[in-house]
Amino acid sequence: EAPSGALHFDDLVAAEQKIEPRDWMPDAYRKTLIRQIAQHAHSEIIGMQPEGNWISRAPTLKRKAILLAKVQDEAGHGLYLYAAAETLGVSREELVNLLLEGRQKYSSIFNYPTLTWADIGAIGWLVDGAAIVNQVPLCRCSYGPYARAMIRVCKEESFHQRQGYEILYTLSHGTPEQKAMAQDAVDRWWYPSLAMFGPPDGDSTHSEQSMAWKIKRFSNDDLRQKFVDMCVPQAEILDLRIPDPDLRWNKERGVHDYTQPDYAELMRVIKGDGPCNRQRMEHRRSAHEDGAWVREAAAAYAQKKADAKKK
Ligand code: FAQ
Repeated sequence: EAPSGALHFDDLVAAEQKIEPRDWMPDAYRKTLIRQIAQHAHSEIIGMQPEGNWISRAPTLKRKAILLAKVQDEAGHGLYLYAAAETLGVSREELVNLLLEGRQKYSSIFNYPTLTWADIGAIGWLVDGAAIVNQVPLCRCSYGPYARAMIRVCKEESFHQRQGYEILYTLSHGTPEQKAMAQDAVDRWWYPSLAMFGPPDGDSTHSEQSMAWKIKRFSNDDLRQKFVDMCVPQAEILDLRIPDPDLRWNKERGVHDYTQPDYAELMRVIKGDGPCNRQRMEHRRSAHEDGAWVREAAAAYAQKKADAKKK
């Protein structure tokens, strides 16, 4: 027999209304959201590392200030998303521990190294571009706090995408060496960016249920296709080549045919065996340990305030 709130939940989802924290929801819906929102939050926090690597080496003061602001935005998105997850009855501390113990994932993309300044351009153009394509539909997710968080996050992501695009445009219209550096970065980031959308639909364990619940609004492959179609005209303006010899417009289907990323590589990276997984996790663990005194001081201060109120 269905629990009393179940009918209400199904009606709300069918009517495109939002589920709010105090509403009844199936356990599996709650679990799926915690998993996805936490993975998203962890990605923002771990995602600060590849770019943080270039803050001290940005080519001008202006570039440095912009990159610093972008990386700070990512910290903000992470905290915002942890707060959204907390509305489902978990604590940020629990989620952070699950990440540190390797029991929750973060996006595969942040396990690749940033070798040159052009990588900062490629991350902005491709990685933030992919994030936007994935996240704009999440603004219509059935869970209210996540959907609302995505609206703000997407606005900031579009600024991030534009700054990366502008870096690549500048390099590609600079010296031959700068142009080659931009091309090399696009060559290395293209396929990992395609893999960000997850396994192909046939292998995606959660898609069907998440789409029925209107958490996900499009399948992994549909979003990947949207991303490819968006990048092609942008690459033309950038005067950079997408590293796929089989990329071409398909008149019948009205979309581009393209080469799929290596999904076996995606699985290896997800399981912890990418080029930078160990480095990223070690860095996160030591940052967490180094920050213990801040958490203790904040808790002691909050306690002091609460005690003072009681007097
Ligand atoms: N990496 O059944 P599905 C950003 C896992 S953007 C790692 O298809 P689902 C911005 C998946 O968790 C990046 N794991 O799963 C930024 C599942 O494993 P599980 C973050 C992946 O959830 C830019 C299994 O494979 N964005 O941070 C990946 O329906 C620059 C089966 O897959 C988000 O997280 C992957 N690429 O669809 C920050 C967006 N793909 O949990 C800094 C929200 C799949 O069963 C700098 N998330 N897996 O053990 C989503 O939209 C979805 O969770 C997908 C995966 C589309 C990622």
